[in-house]
Amino acid sequence: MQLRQEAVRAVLGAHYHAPLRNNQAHAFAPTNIAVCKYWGKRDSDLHLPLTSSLSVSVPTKGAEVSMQITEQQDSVYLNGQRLDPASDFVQRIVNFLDLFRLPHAWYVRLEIKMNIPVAAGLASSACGFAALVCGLNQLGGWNLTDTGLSILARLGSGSAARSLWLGFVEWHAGRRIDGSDSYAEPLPYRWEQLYLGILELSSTHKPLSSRVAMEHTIKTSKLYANWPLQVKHDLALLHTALAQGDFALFGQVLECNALTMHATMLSSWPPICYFLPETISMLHKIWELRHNGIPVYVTQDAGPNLKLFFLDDSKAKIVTAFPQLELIKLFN
Ligand code: 2P0
Repeated sequence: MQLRQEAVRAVLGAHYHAPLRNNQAHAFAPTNIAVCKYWGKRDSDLHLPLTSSLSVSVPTKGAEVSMQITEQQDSVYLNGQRLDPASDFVQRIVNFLDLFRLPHAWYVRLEIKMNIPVAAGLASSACGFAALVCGLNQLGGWNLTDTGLSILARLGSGSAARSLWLGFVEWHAGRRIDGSDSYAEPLPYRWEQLYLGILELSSTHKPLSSRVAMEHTIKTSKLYANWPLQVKHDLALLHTALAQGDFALFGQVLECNALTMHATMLSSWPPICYFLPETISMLHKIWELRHNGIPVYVTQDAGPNLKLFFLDDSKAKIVTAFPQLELIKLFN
């Protein structure tokens, strides 16, 4: 806890524990999908990753927060419904808010609107904490840099560090023990023809949180030793693919990266498996389409849902193959 408090103090400087300047805030942050995954921490309190990661944000999916300072207790609403103050979800938010305030200094009525299922491997905590940090920045009148915002978002949830921008984003693992060099930055690549298709196979809660699953993988998988090497290799290739607009390379790397992450989890003991039977059957369908000449690639996070990547000119064929797909154009 002390480390987290110190990290907040380092970012806020003179604003740390100063009175808030505003009593209302409103912010939106997009969710992000990693094409080179974050899997494993070097510090679990500060959410410092063992490896860097690279994501693309989903412009139309994310979290919108409205904050109103109150003098009573905190209250949290999700999509219009007041949440139980004793729930894990609310406790996690309250603990995060406590990093920024003296006891009883202020409370907040927090309304969160999310258009993605919570805790089903669609990065709800990433956009949630990124939006919350942007809201706090407004309440405090802190005018933080993007680096500062990314560091603070990371303290809520690792992948939140990447949810402050649209487009491609890289989160640098950093080396310092205080995490001051572990933050994300937007990358200058754009890909107008790039589409994402979300194949939602289950919206139920994850059997195991990413946090617990990461720790378990590191502790018990012998394959984990290879993961940092894989990431280093994949990040270099992704930069090449993005700089050259090489979709086949981009797709191959992102799919192999995700499958390697899952293979590492499967090799832990007891095994961690986020695949449902439907996940496997859809993977086979995607591979068959590719075998038939349609360039489509897939990634999967800590849940059973799949995210497909393809270009504009394959859209019609992909939609025919997967009528249930939610189509998202990633760049406008
Ligand atoms: C990612 N995931 O890069 C990877 C791939 C899930 C699979 O980042 O413990 O919720 O809060 O730092 O950010 C999900 O992990 O974990 C995640 P914490 P987080 O998107």
